[in-house]
Amino acid sequence: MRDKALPESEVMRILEKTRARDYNYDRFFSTMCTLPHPIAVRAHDMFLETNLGDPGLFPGVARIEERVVEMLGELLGCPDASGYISTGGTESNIQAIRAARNESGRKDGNIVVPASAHFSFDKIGDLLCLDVRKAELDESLRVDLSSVESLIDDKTVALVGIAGTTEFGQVDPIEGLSRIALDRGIHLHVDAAFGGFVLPFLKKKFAWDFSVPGVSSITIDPHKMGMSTIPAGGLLFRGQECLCALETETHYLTKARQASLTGTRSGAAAAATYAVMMHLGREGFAEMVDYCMDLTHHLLKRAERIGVLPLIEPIMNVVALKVPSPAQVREELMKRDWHVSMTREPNRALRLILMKHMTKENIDLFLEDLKAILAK
Ligand code: 0PR
Repeated sequence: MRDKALPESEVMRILEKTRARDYNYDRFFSTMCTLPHPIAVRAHDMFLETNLGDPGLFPGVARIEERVVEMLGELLGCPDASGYISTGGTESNIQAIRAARNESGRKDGNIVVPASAHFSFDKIGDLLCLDVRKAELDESLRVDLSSVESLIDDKTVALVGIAGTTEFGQVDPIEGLSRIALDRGIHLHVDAAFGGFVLPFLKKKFAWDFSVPGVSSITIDPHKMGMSTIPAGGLLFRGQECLCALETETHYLTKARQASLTGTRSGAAAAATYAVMMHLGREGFAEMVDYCMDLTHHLLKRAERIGVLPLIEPIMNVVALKVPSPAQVREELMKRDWHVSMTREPNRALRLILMKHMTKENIDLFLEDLKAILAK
């Protein structure tokens, strides 16, 4: 650190210059985050210094977090769900599996996840000393139920299904997983970090949330399709017991027990999530999802014209496009300031997410560049 103070204007000048090096959202096809709704930003600023880690000092924002959990529970078919606002999908997935493991009483267990699971489950295996078993996918890139069954044994503490896979936006057969989970008495966690704010608002309906009886917990991230600020994750459990499985005594705080992974945690993102959910309502989210799906169909139609097809027919606003040498194409696109990502082997493709910040005009410009790159 410097010895002498630097004037505020000088510090701000450095920050502004540095911030200008960041790329802009309107060129991003690679991110599951977007520009937060303006009301979320205002609420975030208002609650910046609040600490949900010591809720007795901040009963106002603690009530806001409770309300967000209630609203998310209503959205996901379980109005009396318990849970909290985490830092994102990774924390929610860690905590869901930790709760399942603690409830099972096993320290040497395993979990069965789809091969398409987000890499947070590899972190979980490492952190919780669980064997992470990856079930095969079928041709539509949904988890294969017979593969799941073949991997389960007496030490399995949780099954995972994904409602909106990171790479393909695919929805696993949650009802099938639920039957297996109920039959074997195993916790079923649904990772809807991305799909949680999409699936309820699609025209086509899927059975994937708490309305499916075997689903014990759900990850749903307000900082992805929820239009909230980063870091806002959601973790919900059916009933109260699982949350108890996460609690530690806090001795000297205003609340005797704590279930969250982090101790000190700002209430800003919870307030931002509350603000945007109240302000948009179901109508506003449906409109936003419609917009993103309209972009998705526009992209598919225009891509087909240049001979580029999707790997699977997209369910939500996540598209995997088949192109020759995807890594090279991605690099060429980046040189033209387009940011796309890639799916894993054996289904290597360009991966595009059509978020609220994207426009049809930019999709057209992007496809012009893609066409030129492919012609080379
Ligand atoms: N579960 C699913 C299904 C996810 O897609 C993700 C993240 C997570 C869990 C983990 O969530 P957190 O990153 O909030 O802990 N999916 C995106 C991805 O890995 C996250 C992301 C967002 C990556 C923006 C890049 C980016 O620019 O692709």
